[in-house]
Amino acid sequence: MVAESDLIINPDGSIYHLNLLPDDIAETVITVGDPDRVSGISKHFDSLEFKKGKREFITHTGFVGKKRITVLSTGIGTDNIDIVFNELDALVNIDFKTREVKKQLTSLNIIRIGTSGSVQPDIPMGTILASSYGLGMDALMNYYVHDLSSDERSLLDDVKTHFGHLKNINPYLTAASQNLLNTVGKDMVHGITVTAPGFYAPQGRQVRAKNAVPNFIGLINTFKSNQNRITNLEMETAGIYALAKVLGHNALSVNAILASRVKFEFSNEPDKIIEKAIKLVLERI
Ligand code: R1P
Repeated sequence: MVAESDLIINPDGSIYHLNLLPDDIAETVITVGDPDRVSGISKHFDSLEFKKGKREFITHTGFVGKKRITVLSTGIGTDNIDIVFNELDALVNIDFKTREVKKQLTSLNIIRIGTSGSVQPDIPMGTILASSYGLGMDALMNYYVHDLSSDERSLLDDVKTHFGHLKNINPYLTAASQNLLNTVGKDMVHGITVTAPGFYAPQGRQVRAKNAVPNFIGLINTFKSNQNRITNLEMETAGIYALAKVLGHNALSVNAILASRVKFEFSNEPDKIIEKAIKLVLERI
């Protein structure tokens, strides 16, 4: 039985932060960072069942054709992903009356539609990229038992060799759901997405504070292991992939590339690029 302090259920029966009831979520969930992007997706629904929200966690559930879809904002960062993924999982896999784990577990299909910066000169702004792996530079997975496949283990070993001199970072790595990568992510550019624990120095941006890791972009874009290279930077994918795997869900991160970090450019039409990613995902799920 899960303790009341470990899984907090509000007096109305909803989960603590997301403010949702177990029946509120569909088996296909789209996550976005920006709460305003939720309506940018649900405006494409054929019908909208409800809108709920609390803090940065805005949820709309509705239908595209006969398919029930939930779109939910996570806010920024893997600390929020910890909350969203544990609460989404509890909504489907814990019986809220008995607080026991259900005998029959549900695997959700979870697709992130987020924004990101490219670190490779041949991946321009406007690209829609599906992350084949999430490589976390944040600390989230120091707190969970996270088993790796042999393929993930060998890629992570190469990562640790490449980044070994960054002593305070303990990177973690998880593959995308192969099924979602081959369906929703088909024909998109694929690559390893680095998830950073911040937006500025943790992604190699230099404004006023002095960066402790010199030439961060050069360090990540020179990594190579067989056919795998690092393509882009953002702030949620690695946490999404790792917690999805730990909890038995399928996850894919789709990135609208708004910036080129090697050409020092930011798009002047970000909304168009995000809209392209949204339409592609909705056509394919
Ligand atoms: C930073 O500006 C935010 O944008 C990216 C990063 O991952 C981070 O959350 O994604 P979203 O546009 O989905 O929020």
